Amino acid sequence: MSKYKKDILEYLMMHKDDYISGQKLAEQFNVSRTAIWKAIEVLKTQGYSVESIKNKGYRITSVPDHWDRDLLSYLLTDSIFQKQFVYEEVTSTQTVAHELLMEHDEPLLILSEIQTVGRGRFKRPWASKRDTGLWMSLVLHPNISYQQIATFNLFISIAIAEAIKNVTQLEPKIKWPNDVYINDKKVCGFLTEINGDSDGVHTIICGIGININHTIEDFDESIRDTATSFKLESKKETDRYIFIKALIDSIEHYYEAFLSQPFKELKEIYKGYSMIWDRTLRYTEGNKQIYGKAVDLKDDGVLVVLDDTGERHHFISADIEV
Ligand code: BT5
Repeated sequence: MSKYKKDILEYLMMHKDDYISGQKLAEQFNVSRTAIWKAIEVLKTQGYSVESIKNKGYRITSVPDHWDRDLLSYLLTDSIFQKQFVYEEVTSTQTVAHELLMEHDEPLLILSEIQTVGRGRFKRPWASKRDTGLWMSLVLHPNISYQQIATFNLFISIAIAEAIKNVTQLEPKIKWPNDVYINDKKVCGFLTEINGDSDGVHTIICGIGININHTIEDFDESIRDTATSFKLESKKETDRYIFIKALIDSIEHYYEAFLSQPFKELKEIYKGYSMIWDRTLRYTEGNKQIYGKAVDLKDDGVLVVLDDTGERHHFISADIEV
């Protein structure tokens, strides 16, 4: 692999609308024009389309549809996630994240093209087909109390919903506590795991799964009626790089808010995205199961549900059937 590929990729991406001559690139990186040509060939074999016009130069016209760590690193230049790990295949990005955080103190981003044992909450399976979605774990080191972590999922849900809305112009809805739906079907699930001790929470490992370019056949029979993707809803492909960039920006923004603002300041935004208000739904938490309507979301993230008899129930994390 050409050792100049990353530098040349970054330079061409920075000047995406211009043609850059081989001579200019050679001078920029102080290498021969042959070295530049070789690096361009490597980019092409990795799925980049590079237009090359005599007397004008090179221009990137499209990027690969698989995850390329160099492109990701370029897009996330200003991000807090400077350590990125990109895999072709893993069991679960959560499992990898738990291993990696033992050796790294900084925020981590772990991304895989496919997960063979993707997992949801309570060890439920998470379907993670190749090239279609975004299967990612983020590791953060907040140093907060156990009480404060209770609202993390609420901030993250807004971040995800907002990124989906901005990129796809679809109408994502948050299903408390950890799903995002479009048109009553699940497009995203996430789960938050923590490491801590008696001083509080030191590490958050947040795993996010989002269905992007799935066709209906890409979903197993078992979730075909309940799952959806951006493509199924918008009838067009979404560029996964544009989306991941928007998602990370949004997560960083709302993570900052999580650390500095009480949830009550964002409650109205959250409620605006929420799909569970004014609907009688089935709530299950442990052995408890009731039918009721969500009537309040407390500042600490606890959901208050009123059943048919007028009794109030408090949930910290429940499965809700829509
Ligand atoms: C979740 O669990 O929704 C959290 C999913 C988190 C997945 C990410 S992917 C990256 C990271 N690495 C991992 O291994 N996991 C995280 P839960 O609320 O328990 O929902 C699981 C249920 O969603 C399953 O029982 C299925 O019914 C359904 N499901 C599974 N795969 C799906 C998919 N791709 N799209 C929509 N629904 C799905």
